[in-house]
Amino acid sequence: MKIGIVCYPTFGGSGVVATELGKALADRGHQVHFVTYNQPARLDLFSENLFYHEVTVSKYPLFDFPPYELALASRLVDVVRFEKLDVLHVHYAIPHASAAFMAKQILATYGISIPVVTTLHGTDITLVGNDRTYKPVVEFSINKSDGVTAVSEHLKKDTYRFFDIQKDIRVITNFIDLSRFSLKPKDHFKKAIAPEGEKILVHTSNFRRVKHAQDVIRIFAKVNAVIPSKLLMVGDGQDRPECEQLARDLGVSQNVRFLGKQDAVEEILSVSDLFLMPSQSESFGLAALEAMACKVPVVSTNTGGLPELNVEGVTGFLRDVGDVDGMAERAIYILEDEERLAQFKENALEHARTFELSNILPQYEAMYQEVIDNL
Ligand code: GMT
Repeated sequence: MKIGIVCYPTFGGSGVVATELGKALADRGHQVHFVTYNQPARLDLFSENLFYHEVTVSKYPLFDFPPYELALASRLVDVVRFEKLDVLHVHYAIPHASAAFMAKQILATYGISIPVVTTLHGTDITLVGNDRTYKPVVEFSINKSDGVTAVSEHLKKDTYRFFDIQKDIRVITNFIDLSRFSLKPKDHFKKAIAPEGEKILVHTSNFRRVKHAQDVIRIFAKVNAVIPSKLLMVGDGQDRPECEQLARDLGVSQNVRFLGKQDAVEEILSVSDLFLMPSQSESFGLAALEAMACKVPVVSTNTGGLPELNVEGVTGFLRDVGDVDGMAERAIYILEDEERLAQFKENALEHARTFELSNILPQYEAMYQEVIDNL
């Protein structure tokens, strides 16, 4: 198949899923065309089946808000026509689903029909999409998509709850490539971070408000008071300065390292003992799955789709949003006993295997085939 993928090219989860999916589809022999405003963070164009088409938005002095959605729709028309694509798969409803709808209408005037699959990732439904500013457009473009997928059962329910949706939404979860995300021998790195054999806790995110990254620092301060430990904070974003200040205020800054954005996250996860995800909202929690694949158990909140990934008492523990004491207590419980920690690590990997790429990829391929056949 010739597949067009539209996504945000940043380190965010939806961009990562879209990029990894495109790469895997290319490996399977499909031709994959990424259409976005920057080359996606994890996209290496070493495959003959991968293509990247940049969307450029002209900046006229007249425009306070350059119209990206129109530029994207025009680029999609161009790419579908000239690359003869079979299907468009847009990740994150805003503004990708409506741009694809517009492109589809324009393409019809050239006698070209193309089906559109929209994948809902989370905040496009729970936060941004649900805002009155966008709601009618999001609702309309989901209903006009030929296929709709959501990354968890919880997100599917939220979508039906927040919007008037007449379409069937199919759950296709996030996935993990275990050939990349697996425990790597990085003992020298572990020794450098934790020279006295301290336990290593880790958090990776984009530090947006919704991640509650300050709670990571608060949880760590409680763990650190009981267990010799270090904390690695991976990623960058809005809340990082507050986290740095909080670590100083709580007197733990000498045990916390802010590593910024990292490409080889799997290497950092490989030296880690526990992953913290105290998010306010999380449709799936891809970062936690990446940790589990590297044998790192997870202490998280019980929000959104997290209970579909993190299994209470098996791969880690889940507590209410904001329950810093509860999450710290469970983190200590896992870390204080070597045998128990080893068991949680095994369980984390075992459960991550159920989300292996090879189980999920055929579900997307089947979806593409269905929308093409039903057009
Ligand atoms: O969580 C983020 O800040 C990034 C966000 C995105 O849209 O890129 O991630 C969402 O999509 C991921 C991939 O499907 C999910 O694993 C994340 O749980 C989801 N984030 C939220 O729902 C907050």
